[in-house]
Amino acid sequence: MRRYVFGHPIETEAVLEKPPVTTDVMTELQVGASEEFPLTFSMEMDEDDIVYGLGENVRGINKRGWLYTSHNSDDPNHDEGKHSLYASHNFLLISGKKHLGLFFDTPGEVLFDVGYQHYNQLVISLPEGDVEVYTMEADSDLEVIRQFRHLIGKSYRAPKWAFGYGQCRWSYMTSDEVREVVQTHRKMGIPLDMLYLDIDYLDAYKDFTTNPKTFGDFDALVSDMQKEHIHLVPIIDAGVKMEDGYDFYEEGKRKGYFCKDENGEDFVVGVWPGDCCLPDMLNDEARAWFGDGYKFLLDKGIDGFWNDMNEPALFYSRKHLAEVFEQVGSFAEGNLDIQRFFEFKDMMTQISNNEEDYKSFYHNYKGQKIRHDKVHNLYGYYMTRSASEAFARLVPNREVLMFSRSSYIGMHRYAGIWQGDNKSWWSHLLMNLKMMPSLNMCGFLYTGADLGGFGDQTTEDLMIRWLSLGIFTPLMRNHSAMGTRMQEVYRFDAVEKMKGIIQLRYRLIPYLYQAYEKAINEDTMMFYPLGMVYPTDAIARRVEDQLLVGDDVMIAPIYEQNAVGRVVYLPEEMTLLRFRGAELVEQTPLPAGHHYVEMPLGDVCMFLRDGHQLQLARIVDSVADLDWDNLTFV
Ligand code: MIG
Repeated sequence: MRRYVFGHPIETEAVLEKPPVTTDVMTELQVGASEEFPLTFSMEMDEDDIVYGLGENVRGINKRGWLYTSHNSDDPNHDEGKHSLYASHNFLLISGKKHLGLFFDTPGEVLFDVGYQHYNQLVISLPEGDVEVYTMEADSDLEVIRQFRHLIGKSYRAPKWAFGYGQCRWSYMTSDEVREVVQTHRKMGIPLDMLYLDIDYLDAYKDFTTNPKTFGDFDALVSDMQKEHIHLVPIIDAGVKMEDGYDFYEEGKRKGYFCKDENGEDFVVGVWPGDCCLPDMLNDEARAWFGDGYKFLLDKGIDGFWNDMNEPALFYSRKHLAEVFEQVGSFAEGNLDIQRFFEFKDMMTQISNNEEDYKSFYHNYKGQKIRHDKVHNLYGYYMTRSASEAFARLVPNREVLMFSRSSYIGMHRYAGIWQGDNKSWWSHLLMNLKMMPSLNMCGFLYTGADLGGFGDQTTEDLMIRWLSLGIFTPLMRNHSAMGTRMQEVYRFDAVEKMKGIIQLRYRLIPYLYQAYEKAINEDTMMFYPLGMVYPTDAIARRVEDQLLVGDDVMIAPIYEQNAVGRVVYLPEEMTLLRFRGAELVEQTPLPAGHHYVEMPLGDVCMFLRDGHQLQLARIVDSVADLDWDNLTFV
C-alpha cells in the first residue's frame, strides 16, 4: 500500500489510520496535466483488463468504456448516459495480469475516463490539483479489496431485523393508512419487519416533528407497531425549514449552525417546505447539534432512519431565484426565436441543483471557511455521520438501522445506502444487480434498490422478478413514488407467488446474515462478480448478469419481460436449487458450462457450489420469530 499526496488536499476522513506518505515518484500511474486539468493520472490498460469499482454508478460491473464523474447529484433519471448518481466512490480495481487498486481521496470532483476516449487508456482528471492517492497491489482481486477495506475501516453493521422485508411508499398519508398496510400484510401472512414513513408524516415537512392532524397518535402508532414486530422507519431530510417559532430552526440560526453566503448570512435554499437553511454538517458543533435532533424520534422508540436529499438537493436558492424573477418578465415580450426560447427554458430548468448555487455558500470545516463546491461530495456522509454519532451518545445500547441516499467512502462505517430513485424498468433490475459488487468493494454492504421500481409504473411480472433478486440484497424494500401505481404485493393478482418469494427471503436470512457479517469482519464482499472467484476462467470473467452471494451460492436472475428461462453459466459443477415460492422443489446437479434453465414466474433458482451447503430457516412473519438454531441444511 502506498500513499501519495498531491497539493493540499482537504481532509475527508475516509481513512482514519493513514500509512506514511510515499516520497518516491509514482510509478503505478503517469502523473501529468492537461489544458483543462491541473492534475491527471493515466495508465495503459491491457486489452483484457477489467476495471471494477466506482461504487454507485450506471453501466457494467466492468466499468470499462465510459466516463464517470464524482459529483453527488440528485438525478432521478439513471439512464446509460449519466456520469454521476448520488455518491462518490473513488475506488478502482484494475484486474488483469496485475491486480491494482486505486483510491482517489478528495471531496471535490474527479473524472474517470475508463477507456472512453481510448479503450486502452485509463485517465483520471482533477479540476483542482489536491488529492491523496492510495495504490495497492496484490496477487488477487480479493486481496486488493481486503487491503483497501482494511484501510477505510469496518463497514456498518445493520441489526438482524433490518434483513426483514420493508414496505415503503411516497407517502402513506395517515397513521390509519400505515396501520392498514401493516394489518393487510399480517392478515395475508406476508412477512414484514419495516414500514417506512416518507415526508408526509412530518408537520409541514419540518425535520424532527410529526404531523399533528394525520399522525396525531404517533406515539401509540410506534408502540402498536412494536407489538406487531414492525419497525417504523421515518425519513429525515437535510434542509431545515425557515420558520419563526420552529424551535429546531431557531436554535440552528441562533447558534450559527447553518451554511452561510459570502456575507456571512444564512444561505437560503428551497426544499419541500419552501425556504430552508442547510445545516453545516461539516462543522463539528453543528454536526453534533443536528445529530441531537434525532433524539425527538429516538425518544419515541424509533430505531430506524433513512436520510434523504443530502447531496444536498436544492430546488432553488433565493439568490438565484431573485435573478430569475428579475429577468423572466422580459421574455413575455417580443419573439421567442430558437435562441431566446432556449434561454428562457434553460433558465427555468436550471433552477434546481444549480452549480452556481453550490459555489455560493460556505462551510466552517475544521475552523476554516470552505466554499461548498470544494467539499460537495462529503455532505451526505457528514449528515449521516452526525446521526450515527448521536446514536452512540444517546442510545448506546440500541441497534439502529440507517441508510442514506448520498454518500462518500468513509460513510460506510456509519450506515448503508439505498440506490436512489430508480424506475420500474427491467434495465434497472439488472442495474440493481450490477451495483451490488461495485458497492461492496467500496465498503457499502447494507444496500439495495427500490424493489418494483420507484418512478414509473410497475407491472406484476416486474414486481415478481425484482423480488426474486431483492430477496438476496441486505436492504429488501418495496418503494414507489407519488403518482405511480400502488405497489404493495397484495395489490396484484399474483400475490401468492410474491408472498412465497418473500417467505423464501426469511428462510435465507441466516445464510445471508452470516455472509454479511463475514464481509464486514473479513473486509470482503457479500456479492462477488464471478471473475473474482474464478479468476482463471475467461468466460466467468465476462459474466455481467450473475453473482455469487456469499461463498456458497450463485444467483442468475431473470431481468427481461416475458422471459421464462435464461442461459446460466456455471464455472464449475453446481446443484440447481429450485424454489417454488418458499419450498425447495428440485435439486439437480449440473456440470460446468452453459445451461438453459427454465424459470417460470414465481420460481427462484439458486446454484449451490460443489462441496458447499446452504442453511434454511423455517418460514416466519418477522425476524423476531426466526429460529436461528433449527436450520435445514441443503
Ligand atoms: O425526490 O421523500 O429518493 O425515496 O420517496 C423526491 C420523497 C424526494 C427522494 C427519495 C425517495 C423519496 C422522495 N425523495
